Amino acid sequence: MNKRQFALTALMTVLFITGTSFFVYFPVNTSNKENSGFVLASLPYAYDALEPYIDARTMEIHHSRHHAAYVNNLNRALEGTPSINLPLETLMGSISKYSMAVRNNGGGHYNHELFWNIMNPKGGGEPSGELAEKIRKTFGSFQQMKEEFNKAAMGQFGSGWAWLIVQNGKLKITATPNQDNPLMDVVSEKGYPLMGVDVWEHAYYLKYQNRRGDYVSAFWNLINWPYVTERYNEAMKKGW
Ligand code: MN3
Repeated sequence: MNKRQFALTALMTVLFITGTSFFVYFPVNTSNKENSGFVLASLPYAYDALEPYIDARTMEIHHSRHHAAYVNNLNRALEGTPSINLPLETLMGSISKYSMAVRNNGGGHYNHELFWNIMNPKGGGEPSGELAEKIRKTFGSFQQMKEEFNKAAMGQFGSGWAWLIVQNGKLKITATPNQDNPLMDVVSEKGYPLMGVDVWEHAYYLKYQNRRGDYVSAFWNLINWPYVTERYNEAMKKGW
Protein backbone atom coordinates (compact mmCIF):
# COMPACT_ATOMS: atom_id res chain seq x y z
CA MET A 1 0.00 0.00 0.00
CA ASN A 2 1.52 3.34 -1.01
CA LYS A 3 1.02 6.59 0.85
CA ARG A 4 -1.85 7.67 -1.34
CA GLN A 5 -3.69 4.36 -1.01
CA PHE A 6 -3.13 4.42 2.75
CA ALA A 7 -4.58 7.93 3.02
CA LEU A 8 -7.60 6.91 0.97
CA THR A 9 -8.20 3.77 3.05
CA ALA A 10 -7.87 5.75 6.28
CA LEU A 11 -10.32 8.35 5.03
CA MET A 12 -12.85 5.69 3.97
CA THR A 13 -12.51 3.99 7.38
CA VAL A 14 -13.16 7.25 9.22
CA LEU A 15 -16.18 7.99 7.01
CA PHE A 16 -17.51 4.47 7.56
CA ILE A 17 -17.17 4.64 11.34
CA THR A 18 -18.62 8.14 11.51
CA GLY A 19 -21.50 7.13 9.28
CA THR A 20 -22.15 4.02 11.33
CA SER A 21 -22.12 5.83 14.65
CA PHE A 22 -24.27 8.59 13.20
CA PHE A 23 -26.75 5.92 12.21
CA VAL A 24 -26.55 4.27 15.62
CA TYR A 25 -27.05 7.45 17.67
CA PHE A 26 -29.48 9.27 15.40
CA PRO A 27 -31.64 6.63 13.77
CA VAL A 28 -33.99 8.04 11.17
CA ASN A 29 -37.62 7.71 12.17
CA THR A 30 -39.18 5.68 9.39
CA SER A 31 -42.56 5.01 11.02
CA ASN A 32 -45.41 6.51 9.07
CA LYS A 33 -47.03 9.50 10.67
CA GLU A 34 -50.58 8.19 10.80
CA ASN A 35 -49.43 5.24 12.86
CA SER A 36 -46.54 6.72 14.79
CA GLY A 37 -48.27 6.12 18.10
CA PHE A 38 -47.75 8.07 21.30
CA VAL A 39 -45.10 10.78 21.47
CA LEU A 40 -42.93 12.07 24.30
CA ALA A 41 -43.34 15.86 24.27
CA SER A 42 -40.53 18.14 25.40
CA LEU A 43 -40.90 19.63 28.86
CA PRO A 44 -42.63 23.03 28.80
CA TYR A 45 -39.53 24.44 30.62
CA ALA A 46 -35.82 23.62 31.06
CA TYR A 47 -34.67 20.69 33.20
CA ASP A 48 -33.25 23.12 35.79
CA ALA A 49 -36.30 25.43 35.77
CA LEU A 50 -37.87 23.88 38.89
CA GLU A 51 -34.77 24.32 41.06
CA PRO A 52 -34.43 24.42 44.00
CA TYR A 53 -37.64 22.46 44.59
CA ILE A 54 -36.91 19.71 42.07
CA ASP A 55 -33.32 19.39 40.88
CA ALA A 56 -32.25 19.36 37.22
CA ARG A 57 -30.73 15.87 37.34
CA THR A 58 -33.95 14.34 38.69
CA MET A 59 -36.01 16.17 36.05
CA GLU A 60 -33.72 15.02 33.25
CA ILE A 61 -33.71 11.36 34.27
CA HIS A 62 -37.41 11.42 35.08
CA HIS A 63 -38.39 12.87 31.69
CA SER A 64 -35.78 11.51 29.28
CA ARG A 65 -35.56 8.01 30.76
CA HIS A 66 -38.58 7.13 32.89
CA HIS A 67 -41.26 8.94 30.90
CA ALA A 68 -39.59 8.04 27.58
CA ALA A 69 -39.64 4.37 28.58
CA TYR A 70 -43.38 4.50 29.34
CA VAL A 71 -44.04 5.98 25.89
CA ASN A 72 -41.82 3.45 24.09
CA ASN A 73 -43.25 0.49 25.98
CA LEU A 74 -46.82 1.68 25.42
CA ASN A 75 -46.18 1.92 21.68
CA ARG A 76 -44.57 -1.51 21.68
CA ALA A 77 -47.55 -3.01 23.55
CA LEU A 78 -50.08 -1.49 21.10
CA GLU A 79 -48.05 -1.87 17.92
CA GLY A 80 -50.16 -2.91 14.95
CA THR A 81 -53.47 -2.39 16.77
CA PRO A 82 -55.96 0.45 16.14
CA SER A 83 -55.71 1.43 19.83
CA ILE A 84 -52.33 3.03 19.14
CA ASN A 85 -54.25 5.97 17.62
CA LEU A 86 -56.72 6.42 20.49
CA PRO A 87 -56.69 9.62 22.53
CA LEU A 88 -54.90 8.83 25.80
CA GLU A 89 -57.95 9.72 27.92
CA THR A 90 -60.13 7.31 25.93
CA LEU A 91 -57.56 4.55 26.40
CA MET A 92 -57.51 5.16 30.17
CA GLY A 93 -61.32 4.92 30.33
CA SER A 94 -61.33 1.38 28.94
CA ILE A 95 -58.04 0.17 30.39
CA SER A 96 -59.65 -3.01 31.80
CA LYS A 97 -59.73 -4.38 28.23
CA TYR A 98 -55.94 -4.19 27.88
CA SER A 99 -52.85 -5.94 29.19
CA MET A 100 -50.91 -4.92 32.31
CA ALA A 101 -48.22 -3.51 30.00
CA VAL A 102 -50.74 -1.07 28.51
CA ARG A 103 -52.14 -0.22 31.95
CA ASN A 104 -48.72 0.47 33.49
CA ASN A 105 -47.14 2.27 30.54
CA GLY A 106 -50.29 4.05 29.35
CA GLY A 107 -50.88 5.27 32.90
CA GLY A 108 -47.21 6.23 33.14
CA HIS A 109 -47.48 8.28 29.96
CA TYR A 110 -50.71 10.04 30.97
CA ASN A 111 -49.61 10.73 34.55
CA HIS A 112 -46.25 12.22 33.62
CA GLU A 113 -47.62 14.40 30.82
CA LEU A 114 -50.07 15.81 33.36
CA PHE A 115 -47.39 16.15 36.05
CA TRP A 116 -45.05 18.24 33.82
CA ASN A 117 -47.88 20.58 32.89
CA ILE A 118 -49.31 21.18 36.34
CA MET A 119 -45.89 22.48 37.44
CA ASN A 120 -44.28 25.74 36.43
CA PRO A 121 -41.24 27.71 37.65
CA LYS A 122 -43.62 30.65 38.27
CA GLY A 123 -46.16 28.42 40.01
CA GLY A 124 -47.21 28.20 43.64
CA GLY A 125 -49.56 30.31 45.69
CA GLU A 126 -53.27 29.61 45.62
CA PRO A 127 -55.92 29.36 42.91
CA SER A 128 -58.52 32.07 42.40
CA GLY A 129 -62.06 32.22 41.05
CA GLU A 130 -64.48 29.31 40.96
CA LEU A 131 -61.93 26.63 41.81
CA ALA A 132 -60.82 28.56 44.91
CA GLU A 133 -64.45 28.88 45.98
CA LYS A 134 -65.08 25.17 45.40
CA ILE A 135 -62.01 24.26 47.48
CA ARG A 136 -63.26 26.43 50.35
CA LYS A 137 -66.74 24.90 50.19
CA THR A 138 -65.42 21.32 49.99
CA PHE A 139 -62.51 21.30 52.42
CA GLY A 140 -63.14 24.38 54.59
CA SER A 141 -60.01 26.17 53.38
CA PHE A 142 -57.12 25.91 50.94
CA GLN A 143 -54.89 24.95 53.86
CA GLN A 144 -57.15 22.02 54.79
CA MET A 145 -57.23 20.78 51.19
CA LYS A 146 -53.45 20.93 51.15
CA GLU A 147 -53.20 18.95 54.37
CA GLU A 148 -55.56 16.27 53.10
CA PHE A 149 -53.62 16.03 49.83
CA ASN A 150 -50.30 15.73 51.70
CA LYS A 151 -51.79 13.02 53.88
CA ALA A 152 -52.83 11.06 50.76
CA ALA A 153 -49.33 11.48 49.29
CA MET A 154 -47.67 10.32 52.51
CA GLY A 155 -50.17 7.51 53.03
CA GLN A 156 -49.63 5.92 49.61
CA PHE A 157 -47.55 2.89 50.54
CA GLY A 158 -44.76 2.34 48.01
CA SER A 159 -45.03 3.79 44.52
CA GLY A 160 -48.03 5.73 43.29
CA TRP A 161 -49.73 9.09 43.01
CA ALA A 162 -51.96 11.39 45.09
CA TRP A 163 -54.67 13.30 43.24
CA LEU A 164 -57.13 16.16 43.42
CA ILE A 165 -60.05 15.06 41.23
CA VAL A 166 -63.54 16.04 40.15
CA GLN A 167 -65.99 13.22 40.91
CA ASN A 168 -69.70 13.73 40.16
CA GLY A 169 -69.19 17.49 40.12
CA LYS A 170 -67.41 17.47 43.49
CA LEU A 171 -63.77 17.80 44.49
CA LYS A 172 -62.11 14.82 46.10
CA ILE A 173 -58.62 13.73 47.14
CA THR A 174 -57.53 10.20 46.29
CA ALA A 175 -54.42 8.08 45.79
CA THR A 176 -53.60 5.27 43.36
CA PRO A 177 -50.80 2.69 43.35
CA ASN A 178 -48.19 2.25 40.59
CA GLN A 179 -49.17 4.16 37.42
CA ASP A 180 -52.93 3.87 37.86
CA ASN A 181 -54.95 7.08 37.68
CA PRO A 182 -58.53 8.21 38.37
CA LEU A 183 -59.51 8.04 34.67
CA MET A 184 -59.04 4.26 34.61
CA ASP A 185 -62.11 2.06 34.73
CA VAL A 186 -60.29 -0.25 37.17
CA VAL A 187 -59.85 2.16 40.09
CA SER A 188 -62.33 2.47 42.96
CA GLU A 189 -62.35 6.30 43.02
CA LYS A 190 -62.98 7.39 39.45
CA GLY A 191 -62.86 11.02 38.41
CA TYR A 192 -61.11 13.66 36.35
CA PRO A 193 -57.62 14.44 37.68
CA LEU A 194 -56.98 18.17 38.17
CA MET A 195 -53.50 17.65 39.57
CA GLY A 196 -51.40 14.85 40.97
CA VAL A 197 -48.06 14.31 42.62
CA ASP A 198 -45.71 11.49 41.68
CA VAL A 199 -44.58 9.77 44.89
CA TRP A 200 -42.41 7.12 43.24
CA GLU A 201 -38.93 7.36 44.75
CA HIS A 202 -37.48 8.18 41.32
CA ALA A 203 -39.34 11.50 41.55
CA TYR A 204 -37.42 12.70 44.61
CA TYR A 205 -34.74 10.32 45.86
CA LEU A 206 -31.64 12.12 44.46
CA LYS A 207 -32.42 15.34 46.30
CA TYR A 208 -34.64 14.25 49.19
CA GLN A 209 -33.65 10.58 49.71
CA ASN A 210 -36.34 9.11 51.99
CA ARG A 211 -37.87 12.49 52.92
CA ARG A 212 -41.04 12.24 50.84
CA GLY A 213 -42.73 14.86 53.03
CA ASP A 214 -40.12 17.52 52.18
CA TYR A 215 -40.55 16.80 48.47
CA VAL A 216 -44.35 17.03 48.65
CA SER A 217 -44.08 20.32 50.60
CA ALA A 218 -41.73 21.71 47.94
CA PHE A 219 -44.14 20.61 45.18
CA TRP A 220 -46.71 23.21 46.34
CA ASN A 221 -44.31 25.99 45.27
CA LEU A 222 -44.56 24.78 41.68
CA ILE A 223 -48.27 24.26 41.05
CA ASN A 224 -49.49 25.93 37.88
CA TRP A 225 -52.90 27.04 39.19
CA PRO A 226 -54.08 28.68 35.95
CA TYR A 227 -53.66 25.31 34.20
CA VAL A 228 -55.26 23.36 37.07
CA THR A 229 -58.18 25.82 36.96
CA GLU A 230 -58.50 25.25 33.21
CA ARG A 231 -58.73 21.52 33.88
CA TYR A 232 -61.36 22.13 36.57
CA ASN A 233 -63.49 24.19 34.15
CA GLU A 234 -63.12 21.51 31.48
CA ALA A 235 -64.10 18.74 33.92
CA MET A 236 -67.24 20.61 35.00
CA LYS A 237 -68.16 21.35 31.39
CA LYS A 238 -67.77 17.71 30.42
CA GLY A 239 -69.96 16.64 33.35
CA TRP A 240 -67.36 14.70 35.31
MN1 MN3 B 1 -42.43 9.19 37.71
